Amino acid sequence: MVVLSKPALHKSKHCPTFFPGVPLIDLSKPDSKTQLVKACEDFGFFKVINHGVPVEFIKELESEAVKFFSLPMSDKEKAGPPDPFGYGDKKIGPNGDVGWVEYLLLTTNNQSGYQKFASIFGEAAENFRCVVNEYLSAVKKMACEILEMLADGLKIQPRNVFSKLLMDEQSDSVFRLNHYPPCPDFQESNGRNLIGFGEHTDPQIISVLRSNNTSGLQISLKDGNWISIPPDQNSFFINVGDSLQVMTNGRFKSVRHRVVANSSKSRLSMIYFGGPPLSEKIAPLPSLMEGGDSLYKEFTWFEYKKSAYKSRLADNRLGVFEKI
Ligand code: GA4
Repeated sequence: MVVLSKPALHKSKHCPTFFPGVPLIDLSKPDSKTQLVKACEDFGFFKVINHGVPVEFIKELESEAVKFFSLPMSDKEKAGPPDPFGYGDKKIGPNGDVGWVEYLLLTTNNQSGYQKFASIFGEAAENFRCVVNEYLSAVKKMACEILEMLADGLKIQPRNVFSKLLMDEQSDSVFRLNHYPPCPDFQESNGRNLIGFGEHTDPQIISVLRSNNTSGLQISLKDGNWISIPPDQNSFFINVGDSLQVMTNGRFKSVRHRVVANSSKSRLSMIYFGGPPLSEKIAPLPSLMEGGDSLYKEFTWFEYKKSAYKSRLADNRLGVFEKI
C-alpha cells in the first residue's frame, strides 16, 4: 500500500477538488484544431466528445476486462509476470514502484502479449483478442485524427508528421487495462490518499484513456497543484506524452498525472499509448524551433525506452535528454 505523505503547506496538493476547467473538445467541430493546440499547450490534457469510437466496442471490451479481473488470482497470475507484458498486481515497472492496482499490459502490433493469456482463457482468448483489436483500431484512428488536427493547428506539413508514427507497422504502441479495486479500509478523512497509480508522465506520443464512472484520475497543473478529473465513461481523455513534448520542442507539455484509489467503487480504465517505431529519432520538428535551438539532445525511441526502464515512475525521464 502506498500512501501520500501528510498534507504539507498546500492543502490543494493533497485534497484536490473537481476542476471544471479541463478543455472539452468536440471533434466534430471544424474549429477544434485551435482548441486542441491550446489544450496541449496549457494542460497537455483534454477530454474529447463526438470521437467516433462505437459504444459497443467500448462496452464489449469493458465486459471482457471485468470478466478477466473477476477470475481467481491463481488464474490471473498465469498471464503474468509483466515483463513488461502480461498480468501484474500492485508492482508497476521493474524498479520498485507499487500501487493499489492490478493490470494487463499488452503490445498492440504483434501477438506476443496474448500468449500467456491463451493459457487461462483457452478458446475465449481469441474472442478477447478480437474485441481488443476492434477497440484499438477505432481508438488509433481517433488518435491519428487528433494528431493530424494538431499538425494543422500548428501549421505543420505534412499533416501526418505525428500520426504516421502510430500508423507505422513497427509502431511501438502499448495497451493497458487497469483495475483499481475499492479500498474500504482506507481512511481518506485523514487527508491522505491511497495511491492507485503513482504520479508520472507517459513516455509515448499520445495516450487515449477511457474509464468507467469511478473517479480517481488527477492531473498536475503547471503551478504544481493537483486537480481531480470528474470521470466520464462516454468520453475519452487524451494525454500529451514525452515524445510529443520533444517533437514540439516543449511547446506541448506531457502531463503529470496519477490515480488515487476509491474507498467504495472499482475503477476500470483502458489506455492506448501511441508510440513511434523503436528506430525513430525523436527530435523537435524544424518548423517548431522558431529560429531557436532544440531544447533536447537527439535520441531514438529505443534509447529513451532503455533509459525509461531504469527509471522510477515519478522520475523526469526527459531530464537526461535536456540540453543544459
Ligand atoms: C508509464 C506509462 C505506461 O503505463 C507504461 C508504463 C511502464 C510499465 O508499466 O511497464 C513504465 C512507466 C510507464 C514509465 C517508466 C517505467 C516503464 C513503468 C516504469 C517504471 C506502460 C509506459 O510505457 O511507461
